[in-house]
Amino acid sequence: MEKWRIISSRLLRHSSPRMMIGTSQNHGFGGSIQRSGSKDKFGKAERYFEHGKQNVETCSHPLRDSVGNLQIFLARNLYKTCRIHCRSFASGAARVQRNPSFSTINSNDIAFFKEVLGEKNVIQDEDRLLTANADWMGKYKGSSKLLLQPRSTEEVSQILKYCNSRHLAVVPQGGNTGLVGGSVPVFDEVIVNVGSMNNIMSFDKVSGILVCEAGCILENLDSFLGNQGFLMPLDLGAKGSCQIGGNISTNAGGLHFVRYGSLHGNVLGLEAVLANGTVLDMLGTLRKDNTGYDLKQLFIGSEGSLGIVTKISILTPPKLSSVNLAFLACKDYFCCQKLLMEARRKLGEVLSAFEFLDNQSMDLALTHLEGVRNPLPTSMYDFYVLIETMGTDESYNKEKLEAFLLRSMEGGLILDGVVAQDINQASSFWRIREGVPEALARAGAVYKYDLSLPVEDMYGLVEEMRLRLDQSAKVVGYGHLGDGNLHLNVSVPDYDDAILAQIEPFVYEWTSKRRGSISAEHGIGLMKANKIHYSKSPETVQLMASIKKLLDPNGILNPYKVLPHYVVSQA
Ligand code: FAD
Ligand code: 2HG
Ligand code: ZN
Repeated sequence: MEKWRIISSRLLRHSSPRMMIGTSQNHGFGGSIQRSGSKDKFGKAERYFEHGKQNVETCSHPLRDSVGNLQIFLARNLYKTCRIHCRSFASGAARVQRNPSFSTINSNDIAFFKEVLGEKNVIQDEDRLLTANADWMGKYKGSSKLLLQPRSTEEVSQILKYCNSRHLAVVPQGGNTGLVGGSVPVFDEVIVNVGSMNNIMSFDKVSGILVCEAGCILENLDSFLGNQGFLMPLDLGAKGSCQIGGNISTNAGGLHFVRYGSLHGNVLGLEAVLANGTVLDMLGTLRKDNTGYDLKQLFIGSEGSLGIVTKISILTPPKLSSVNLAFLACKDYFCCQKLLMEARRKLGEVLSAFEFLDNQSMDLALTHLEGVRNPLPTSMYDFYVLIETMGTDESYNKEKLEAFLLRSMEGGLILDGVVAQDINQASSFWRIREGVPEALARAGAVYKYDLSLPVEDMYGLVEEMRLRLDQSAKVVGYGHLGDGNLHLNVSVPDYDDAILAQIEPFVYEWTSKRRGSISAEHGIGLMKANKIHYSKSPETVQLMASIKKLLDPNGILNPYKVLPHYVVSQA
């Protein structure tokens, strides 16, 4: 192990067995959550208001603890319904009315689905529906009476064709780990989950191209590839639950974006089913293909609003034998920024992750996550940074990181730090960073903002928000610094309209003023459907609505999400 400590502003090296993390990329993060519909049990979770009357129920949401056991925690979130056909979530964050042109499910519909899918894939069981109707945060909840589990593209096609002809609204759902209310019904939409479509169809070891069905769990794909000497180009805290179809539909970013880039680049092809049942075969496996418009890109990040993704082809990088992870403390945000600049320059091609969390995020992780210990226990610092490197040559990679850390210590950019000595230690470091969303969920209700901003401005928003909210909320900032992606989270005991009014539209205006994005990687979902104009021009939003209208004229696919309701209805 290489352990770095600062003593009189000098970086000292302690005992030195190897600091290699090991070849396995499977961090085995305790924070990963179970796939919805498998082991999950979803208790009753939230306060429920109807006609202003308050029924208080307790709700539990399942998570895995650090040793992989299912844990239950109370999600103290609330949502309201103000009339039967009008719903608002988590203290008025999004008020929506049910589209009256949609039909409601009847017994003939159920009979049709049973004939196509078989009895056991047409789910009407209340417990299963309770889970599928609620999102990971316990913030959004629908009242769907039906969950369909197709096993093939043909079955997806038959479902959509039928729903389209009957004007039945549909919400595509993957692992249900989305953070913007996109994966759950708003009202009584039919939930379609392709989780049973989880076959790996082919893997080409020469090119690294994987072709699989959309219901494959991200972590399972990564384990499969690990055995072949490859890895998935994306990695995120929810990988034990999220499906690759969901990842593509949200254009998920995650921890290795800084190294491997966007799914817009890595996804080579996909198959999608349109609202009318048409199967679009765009499942190419070519690195280069300039024949006309690249239509698959429309489905990457469109959050199930244009079609259901059923198969994908993705370019995977080789798994490199030397992986190192450093957990570092910095004096202030300026040092984090400077460290990033230096890391880019000095670590160059071996840099594979650059993440940061502030003191308050760290405090939440240490307080709310079981078994988590501070790797730098001598004092609390204002900022923490995780730097991961991956390379082919172990000693070169190690020396490069060591030299970089030493220089950064001497230059005052790092106050203290430790390099993981083995995969378990690396997992424990990652657990802290990846566990922040879980810690926040355990702490109470949370307002989440996922912003792309110029790196130098980014933390200013957290500081301004703290001043605005004073003692009424805990404001934390963390995220993918290497990608200019801030996760601003406001933690409160309960959702509160007065606090929300302090946060919004301020947070969107602040971002818009700097030409930032109000959704860096989580999507728009229900949460921000009416906010898209803060990041996109009216002409662009209008064109999006026209595309939606063309592909889904009846608007049955994931209604109320992604685009503003008034634009969609006028397109
Ligand atoms: P769901 O949540 O089920 O659905 C998400 C959206 O995609 C919905 O709009 C849904 O309708 C649509 N959809 C799902 N499957 C399909 C399909 N087959 N066809 C068409 N549409 C579909 N996100 C990041 O980008 N980076 C992170 O680092 C990250 N970390 C996270 C950590 C935690 C602890 C949690 C809970 C979430 C995190 N997320 C992160 C958010 C979330 O995990 C991602 O958005 C993920 O890609 C969602 O995948 P899913 O299978 O759970 O999709
Ligand atoms: C992460 O990077 C996820 O941990 C979740 O994208 C961020 O909870 C959040 O705000
Ligand atoms: Zn993130």
